[in-house]
Amino acid sequence: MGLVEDILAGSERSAAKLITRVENGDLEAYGALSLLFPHTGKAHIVGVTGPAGAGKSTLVGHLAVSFAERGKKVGVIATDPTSIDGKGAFLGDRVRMKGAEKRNIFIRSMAHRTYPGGTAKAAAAAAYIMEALGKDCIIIESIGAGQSEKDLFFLCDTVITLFTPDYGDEIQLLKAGLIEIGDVIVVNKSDKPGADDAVRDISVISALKAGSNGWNVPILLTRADRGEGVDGLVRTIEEHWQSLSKKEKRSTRKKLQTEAFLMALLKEEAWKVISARLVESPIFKKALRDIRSGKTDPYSAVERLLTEMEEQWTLR
Ligand SMILES: Nc1nc2c(ncn2[C@@H]2O[C@H](COP(=O)(O)OP(=O)(O)O)[C@@H](O)[C@H]2O)c(=O)[nH]1
Ligand SMILES: [Mg+2]
Repeated sequence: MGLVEDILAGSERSAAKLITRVENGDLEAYGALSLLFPHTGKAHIVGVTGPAGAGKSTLVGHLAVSFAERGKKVGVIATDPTSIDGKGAFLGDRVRMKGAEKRNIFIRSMAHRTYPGGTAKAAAAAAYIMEALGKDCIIIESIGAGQSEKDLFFLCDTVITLFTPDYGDEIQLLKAGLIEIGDVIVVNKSDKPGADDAVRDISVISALKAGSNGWNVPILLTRADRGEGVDGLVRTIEEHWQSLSKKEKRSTRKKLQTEAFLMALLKEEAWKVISARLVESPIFKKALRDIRSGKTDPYSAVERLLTEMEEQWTLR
């Protein structure tokens, strides 16, 4: 496949094309991915998460430029659905990332549709493609809500969680969950009142998890709209990356991540295979008949189906 060679040779156009094919669930694209996979695993993958409007896109733009200025080849993946504007485009963030684009940083928005396998799966594929393209620093913007924050963890070496000084009770809960996954915590909008209080507040919650893996989660203040505090943040991200490469911490993290990713892919694909086989099978049809006629209930039927499936489809 020419596309694979072109990507390995550094063609951003081919990379963009393949990402689109993955987004569309094109099976051939997955074949290309498997050829690219051996060329991945070394890039520093940085996730930026946090509530909508916290300043993630603004900050990601600055981070991308800073890393590029430090000689890194940078890829940016935005998965935040709130970044979609009325026209279905990604205009707002693109405008804010103008500086980054000027330095030829590869930016990809993945927020404009629902993906067959979920945003995290598409983002993971995009990250692999960008790495095969030669990017050594990949920044992923993701909205911190529900499952996606955990998905982000399973994709990233360094997770940055972003907060702002203005929050209510609702955000408190979100904060607890987000703090859990963050390697670096940033309180953005330092120009707003209450910024220092927010830092103090968050440090109380994060103290509970501090030092658990030899890394004390730092809490930094930034003003992303003016780029203030970005240099310090970049240094901290680099420090975290260096700390990961010590004592095989990264390989432990990668092992956990690989397992989680494999399970997530498998869960989806396995269910497709099983359900297709199941609905055609006599045991399933019998179960349906028995429930309809009142001979059995759905709960017992599920139990019996699972037993019969295990007997018939034993894994070797
Ligand atoms: N006052 C202030 N506004 C900011 C700061 N950082 C970003 N913003 C603004 O906050 C709004 C939301 O930013 P955006 O990056 O789109 O947030 P996202 O939804 O988390 O990606 C934009 O209008 C930004 O210009 C900051 O440090 N201070
Ligand atoms: Mg955004």
